Amino acid sequence: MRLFTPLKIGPWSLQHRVVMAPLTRMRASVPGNAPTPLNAEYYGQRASKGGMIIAEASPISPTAHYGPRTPGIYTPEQIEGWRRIADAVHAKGGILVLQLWHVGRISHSTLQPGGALPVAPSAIAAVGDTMTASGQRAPFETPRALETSELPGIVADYAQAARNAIAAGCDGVEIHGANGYLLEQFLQTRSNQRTDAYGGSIENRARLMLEVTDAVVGAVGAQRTGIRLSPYGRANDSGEAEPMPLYSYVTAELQKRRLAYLHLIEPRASGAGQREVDHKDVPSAAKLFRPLWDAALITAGNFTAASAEEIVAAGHADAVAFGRYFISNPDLPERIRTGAAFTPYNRATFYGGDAKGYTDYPKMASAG
Ligand code: 8OZ
Repeated sequence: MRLFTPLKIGPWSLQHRVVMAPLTRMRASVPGNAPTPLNAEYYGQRASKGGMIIAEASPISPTAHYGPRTPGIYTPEQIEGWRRIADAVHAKGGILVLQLWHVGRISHSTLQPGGALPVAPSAIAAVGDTMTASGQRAPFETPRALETSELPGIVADYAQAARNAIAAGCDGVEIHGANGYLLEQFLQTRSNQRTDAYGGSIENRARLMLEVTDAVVGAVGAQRTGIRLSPYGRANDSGEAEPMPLYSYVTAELQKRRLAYLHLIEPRASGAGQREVDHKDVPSAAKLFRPLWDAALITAGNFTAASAEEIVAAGHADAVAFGRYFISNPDLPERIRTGAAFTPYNRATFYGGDAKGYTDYPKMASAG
């Protein structure tokens, strides 16, 4: 199988192409939002020799948060927590990339310092609901539009978070540019109505993402930096009427930065974790963007073992990230390699809680 041939991504030598997708699980410490020993056990269970894990989205600053118990990457305690995770993954010969996250208008005032409103490109509320600090659903709030003068601070927060991730022993970082969060809010017209240099034209709307990318690259190096995009996604009230002109420009600009990889989300699974979706007759992001991207390309979104093998064999992607089935199958690469059945997942235990539905999914009997 092509999925089990080696692959170089940046400086990392993958021994197979079954990547663990970034998965929000909401089990960091209270208070402190620091990764715990249980989190390290979970990642260690899912690590494999030469296997790449993209760790869950990690808030880069106190204003970046979504919901309760997401693990930050901006305090000393959080960095120590991530170090335990990196050690657990490395003990199995795995590769750990940390995802850098600022949710912008998807946050809620109960999560913000001083109970302030979430920040965003423009004072436009997303349609739908989000999670409060206590884990309740609540309607999106109308965010506060960021001043132009505040943007360098946000860029600096990304760079510092990237440095923190490397200091914690992570092998690299992934910029979360997808699913309706801050950087995508700047990209898309529905959430960005700014009249300064960060709004209006495609070049202006892409400016913050590219400045963040340059800062992260400056902090940890292009070869340790990847980015995740969802050009056809609809999560968190996102979506551009005509994605191709916008995302072709963004991809061309990112290509100049020589990043380690581009990680795309196929629109087949754009529910961003909220529900099961399997849209039919949607374009393949990997097929559309492969010709625009020279370095490694990872794709994600509702793949099966068969469709993952097919897309890699066809050359549309170099690797495939699995989310939900990596939750319920800690040895997912081995199951795919041997054609073993997958353990079904229980959505009720995806977000929050403890070991149940987290570290208690079994490996195959023979895997030990
Ligand atoms: C599901 C629930 C909470 C967050 C994303 C980080 O959409 C997420 C997320 C998904 O990328």
